[in-house]
Parts: sequence; structure tokens; C-alpha cells
Amino acid sequence: MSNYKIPELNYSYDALEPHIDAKTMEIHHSKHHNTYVGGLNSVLESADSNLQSKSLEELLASINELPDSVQPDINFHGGGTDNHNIFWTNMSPNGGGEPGGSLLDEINRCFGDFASFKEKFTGQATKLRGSGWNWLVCNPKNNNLEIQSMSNQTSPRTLNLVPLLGIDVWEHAYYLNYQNRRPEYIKAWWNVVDWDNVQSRLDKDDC
Ligand code: MN3
Repeated sequence: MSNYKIPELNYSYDALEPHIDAKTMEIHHSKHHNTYVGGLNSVLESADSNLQSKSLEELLASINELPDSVQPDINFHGGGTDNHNIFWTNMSPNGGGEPGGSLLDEINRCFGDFASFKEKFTGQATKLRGSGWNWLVCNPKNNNLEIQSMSNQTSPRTLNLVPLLGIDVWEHAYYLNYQNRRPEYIKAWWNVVDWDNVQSRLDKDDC
């Protein structure tokens, strides 16, 4: 029996203001994320027990081997569940600034320097068409960091990439406060990025 739940946040809904407003955080977490979690529970309820026993990460990594009857829903709702789990922890009221340590070393190695990385990431997040996410990922095949835009709720894990830092650029992530001004939202989001969390994801996966 699968019983995924939205996570508790490590901060209050208004903690990321003025960069991300409380109302957007509340609706995004308690309504939007909750809908993906509910959709995932629903599709797993009717799925084979061998799928129910897999972790969400395992389901996403093996998305292409899943039966057609559940594959699209696990891609969408499972991806939406996992992506938002990462998104909340990628942000902190004490965030912003620049990374250090091995994360900065890897960014410098793969993108030249932090400013070049930030410019490239911002550009891709801005240009992403329609709804989706822009990610900093690690590619375990070559141990390089890459920037990947993903449509809708498709998870980087479905491409066997390790998600490190993601920005949700669905309109529900910013429209209440920024309306159509996605570039302003992206600029503000950098002020709440929790680089310690990104570093811990890099360390954990030893990528
Ligand atoms: Mn969202």
C-alpha cells in the first residue's frame, strides 16, 4: 500500500519573502504538490505489488520498463512528487550567495566559473517553453555537471541523471506575485538557493 505524503517544510510559508511570497508557497506546497502525491498514490494503488515495493527513485529510473498502463502517470505524478520534494529543500531563508567546496570546484570545471554557470542556467530557465523545470544535474556516465531543461514533470532521474538543483518554472510557481515576468522570478529565486543542500546532494551521490 503506497502512501506518499507531501513533506513538512523546514521553514514557514512566508520565510522566503520577498523573493517567493507566502501565498504562492502555501498553494504550491499544500495544493499543487499534494495533487501530484495523490496522483502517484492512486496509480500505485492499482499497480502490481512489485511496483508498489519499489522506491520512487527506482520507479523513475526504470520508467522506460514500466507497463504502458502506469508509465505516463508515474512519469507525471511520480516526477511531480519527487521534483517538488527536491525543490523545497533546495531553498532556504538563509540561502543565496555562491557555493563553495567541491560543488564550486565542479561548477568551475564544467562551466568555467560560477558567473558563467549562473548565466547559462538562467538563460535556459527563461527560454524553457511552456511548463517544466530547469535542472543542474550530475551525469554519472562521465561525472560531469550539466544543465537540463525538462518538460512538464518529467524527472531527470528518468534519463539516469542525478538532480542537484531545480527551479520550477510552471506558472503556478510564480504567477501570483510575478504574473508573466518569469525572468524576475528566476532572478529572485537565486537569493534563496540553499547551496549546502545542493552540496549534500552532490556528496551523497558521489557523482
Ligand atoms: Mn510546481
